Amino acid sequence: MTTEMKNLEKVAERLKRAAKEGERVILFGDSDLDGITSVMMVKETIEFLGGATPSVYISDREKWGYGLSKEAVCSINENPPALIISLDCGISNFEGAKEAKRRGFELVIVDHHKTFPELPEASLILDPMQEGDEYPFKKMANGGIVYKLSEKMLGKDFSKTERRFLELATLATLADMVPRKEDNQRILEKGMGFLKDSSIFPLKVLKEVIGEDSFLEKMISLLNITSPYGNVNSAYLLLEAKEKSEAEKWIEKIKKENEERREEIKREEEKIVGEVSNEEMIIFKEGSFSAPLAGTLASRVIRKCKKPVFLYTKESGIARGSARVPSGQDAVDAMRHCKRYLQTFGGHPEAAGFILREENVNDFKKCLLEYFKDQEEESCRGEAS
Ligand SMILES: [Mn+2]
Repeated sequence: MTTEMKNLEKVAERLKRAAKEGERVILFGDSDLDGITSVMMVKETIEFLGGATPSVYISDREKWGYGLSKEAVCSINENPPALIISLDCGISNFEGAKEAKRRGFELVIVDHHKTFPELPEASLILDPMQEGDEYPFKKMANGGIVYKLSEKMLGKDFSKTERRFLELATLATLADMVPRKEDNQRILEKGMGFLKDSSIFPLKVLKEVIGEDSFLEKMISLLNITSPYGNVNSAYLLLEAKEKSEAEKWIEKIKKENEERREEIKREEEKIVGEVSNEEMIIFKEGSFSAPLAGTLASRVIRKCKKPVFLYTKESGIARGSARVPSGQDAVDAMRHCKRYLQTFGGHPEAAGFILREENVNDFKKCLLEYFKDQEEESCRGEAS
């Protein structure tokens, strides 16, 4: 028998029971394409099994911070008992998990981000990065994991939805830029072909608007960061649109948002890169950009400057930011080293996020400088021996 992800079977059984017994389910997804497509697949799987339509919440990073934060759980406008499923987030949301429990919700976490030595309080956790997970491939997008979860839940009936889910999992895999091998390769091999003539109606409409040329790249850059709208966001509303006119309305909104964001990113990138001096070991800066752009900006700055980048914005005494480090270094490890200054942090070794109180910003920076200085010395010793 081949090894399965830890808790894949248990989570599948739990969600099937929720569907069959008509339990109230709340899906909470991260705001990028990986989170959105994960939500769509779980929602459709539960509906297929006869469950009640789950409520959907998409993370609003500006308002609630990263993932299923305490603020996010407080904003869930539902009464317990209900089952919250966090998708593409949750594994680093210790306070959010506590708050869910306090309010009387059951929490199941489905995530692919790096885990910490302790895990948040949840009834079940599906994350191939967790201890004791023997599944050999650890680099699936969350959408890839949910694809497998749905397959497990639906059994033979999975064939009815396989094509659509392959397309959704492909969007997640491309948007999260995970390595194109193993499970990811298998998803992409079929999904890329299907996406050329997509079965997802709003994507057909989008193709008419933006054209065939580099459609996938353009679509992902349009839909991966969009603005919050009610409990969800505009990319989710587009992908769920049933009518052509509705899809067109969201496409127009998203295009306009995107244009404004591109201009802001260009302006801010030039400003940050222009201020970097050669002596600085890390780039650690407060920005004047809007908070959700920190990640995109950090990714662009590191491409030019090739050293650890920490960008943040401040609001009501709280600093929120994004970190990117050159390959071979580990932003999550760096923040773990400095966690006494942080409220929350999480993500992948090369790309992570953090939240801290404004008064701790200077100490956090000092701590990071020490950490990266030690790293450098270690790597020098490594080269000499
Ligand atoms: Mn993801």
